[in-house]
Amino acid sequence: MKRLLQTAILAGMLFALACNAPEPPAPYGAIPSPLQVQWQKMEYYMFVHFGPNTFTDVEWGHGNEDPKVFNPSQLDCRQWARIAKDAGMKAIIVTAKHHDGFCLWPSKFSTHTVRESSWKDGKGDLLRELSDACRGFGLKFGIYISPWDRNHPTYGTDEYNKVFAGTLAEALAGYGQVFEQWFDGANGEGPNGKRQEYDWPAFRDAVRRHQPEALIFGGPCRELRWVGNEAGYAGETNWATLTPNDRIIDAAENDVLGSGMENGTQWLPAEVDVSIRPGWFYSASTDDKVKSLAKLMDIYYSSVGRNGNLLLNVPPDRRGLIHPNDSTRLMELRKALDEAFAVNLAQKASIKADATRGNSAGFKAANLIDGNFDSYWATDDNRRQASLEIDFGAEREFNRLVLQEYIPLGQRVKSFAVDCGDGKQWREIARQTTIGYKRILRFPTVKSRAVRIRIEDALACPALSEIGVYKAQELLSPVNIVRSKKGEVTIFCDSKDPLIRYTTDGSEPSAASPLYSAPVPLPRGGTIKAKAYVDNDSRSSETAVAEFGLAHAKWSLTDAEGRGSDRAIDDNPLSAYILPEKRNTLTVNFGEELSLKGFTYTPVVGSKGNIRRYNLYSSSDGKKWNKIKTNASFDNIANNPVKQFVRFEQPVKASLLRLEAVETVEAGSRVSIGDIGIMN
Ligand code: FUL
Repeated sequence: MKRLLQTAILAGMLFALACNAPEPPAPYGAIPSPLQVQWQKMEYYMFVHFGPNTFTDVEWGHGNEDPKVFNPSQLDCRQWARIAKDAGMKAIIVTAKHHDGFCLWPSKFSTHTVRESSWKDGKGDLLRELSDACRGFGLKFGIYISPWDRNHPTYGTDEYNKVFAGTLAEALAGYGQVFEQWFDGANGEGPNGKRQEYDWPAFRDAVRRHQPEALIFGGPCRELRWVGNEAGYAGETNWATLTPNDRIIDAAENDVLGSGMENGTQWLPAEVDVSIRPGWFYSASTDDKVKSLAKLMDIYYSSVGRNGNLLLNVPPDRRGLIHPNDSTRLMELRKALDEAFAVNLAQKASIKADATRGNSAGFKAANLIDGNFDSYWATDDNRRQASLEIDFGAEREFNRLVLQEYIPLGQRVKSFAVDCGDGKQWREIARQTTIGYKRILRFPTVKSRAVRIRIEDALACPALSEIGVYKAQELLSPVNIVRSKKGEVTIFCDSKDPLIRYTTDGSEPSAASPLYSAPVPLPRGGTIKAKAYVDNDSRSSETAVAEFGLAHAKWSLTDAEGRGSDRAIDDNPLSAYILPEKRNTLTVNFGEELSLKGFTYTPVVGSKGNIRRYNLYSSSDGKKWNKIKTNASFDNIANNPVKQFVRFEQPVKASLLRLEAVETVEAGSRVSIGDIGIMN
């Protein structure tokens, strides 16, 4: 009887407590759907560009390629999936159909598919193999389809919209669950020279009918937005909300895509797509240009660490396998991330807030360190500022702070600052704007007993899920290697005070290699490999490699007015030449006759004057000119302004090369040249 009474009293107390417990904060503004929250938690997944371009070594196939060129000799989608899984990725999105129109499945809507290829005598179905492999490895599966089609005969007519909706339905219905439908924004001319008005509502309906749970990326019916560049960077300020208008669909130069909009009317979180190599498709010429670990870490911090999901492209080679250079780098990245975020110092610390919603245990500060995204700390509705203190009990070293907002209630925090100290005296170490699903701050290692987060402004009372404090290993950035026009190689480093060691015989630098102290003469070309060393040679950077041909000592450059500048031929892409207004022609004089296998053009990052279309001429005497390229295009240069390599069909003997810009990325801009080089 006594026990019964006690139980009843306890139940009564709990009931009273429950009655007093404050309501959760009301959602603020546009909020994510449950599927968008689930998507955000994926954080990092693989993009795969694979198709005829892999075999023809171009970025944008014209659609008239012989489908027989598609013939991977050892295709193994399970290898891709295994690598993605081991890398810590959560899904794979594949280019089921790129701009060349080639379908990686035997589509009945096209005659340009795997069925017409040599692969497996036309009996193969890559979407089948990849979707099975993804399921086998517990990965989600996503489909990239380009509405732009340079092959389909109906492109540019109403009929094509029906064809495309059918193509989409076929791909989406046939291969199990799809988590994301990726529409590419590029929209050029089809095989008849016509452009197409897309029927987006019909495309959206096809997605909804066959994959009600798939999120749409791209186009006006999207639920996920492009981040506005293909370099791997979201804005420091990054709202998941945006108010779309006609201009803000996929305009590359639109910073709004990188930062979102405070109080935007739709929840449209940013996905950050970037390739591990300079181009989207595999090319043997980029085997040594796989992004460095330091670069990939920087991309991770600038995407996942800035409230975006990272879609990292890893293009399989002509065998149909991921090249070891890429997979090795992915495993290094996984290891570095695991090490950086292994120990959350906050979890063993005590945490307190200067304000807690209704002083209720349901919203207590300790929810921030319980490892559970769904429990959160919040303040009363009238608070827009609050501070949180984490006390480690003793001095600790740290250099990373992870913050997460409870986004089912919307994105709220506008600005915050971080201090370190002993609990009484504080020193500010960082200051930032938005948080969103995840924000990771990097700062130089500090040693202190406590850390304080001050939320200075918010759109509604703050609601935060998790806090992490970490000590990550500092990575040394790879060194930079540049050569002057005369042929002298300079090696330098962005990090502080390292020693640089280098080799010129192709071997890997070691602690025994010569120390760099003055420019190294390399007028006839060769290979330099170099590394930065610190802490008595116990820690080193990754190896940087630079290969040089003959130095440009004899080269000179003139524009149509006879003016010249070495900045476009100094072998240093960091020094650019911007042509005078209304000038569009440059002539490079090699000072001797050379046999050219091709030429290179390095655009200027961020410039609207990068060349998109050009003519190219050669001459041996400056009188008679041969046209080598007419109205040729540097594909995708607007979105991905990396060095362009153009191989000639046959070697060209010339002592002069003339480049004429026909079209710049933004019409009417002054033509920009980072560097012009040759392949010989
Ligand atoms: C771009 C395309 O044009 C590229 O080829 C690539 O597919 C990239 C992901 O999107 O806009």
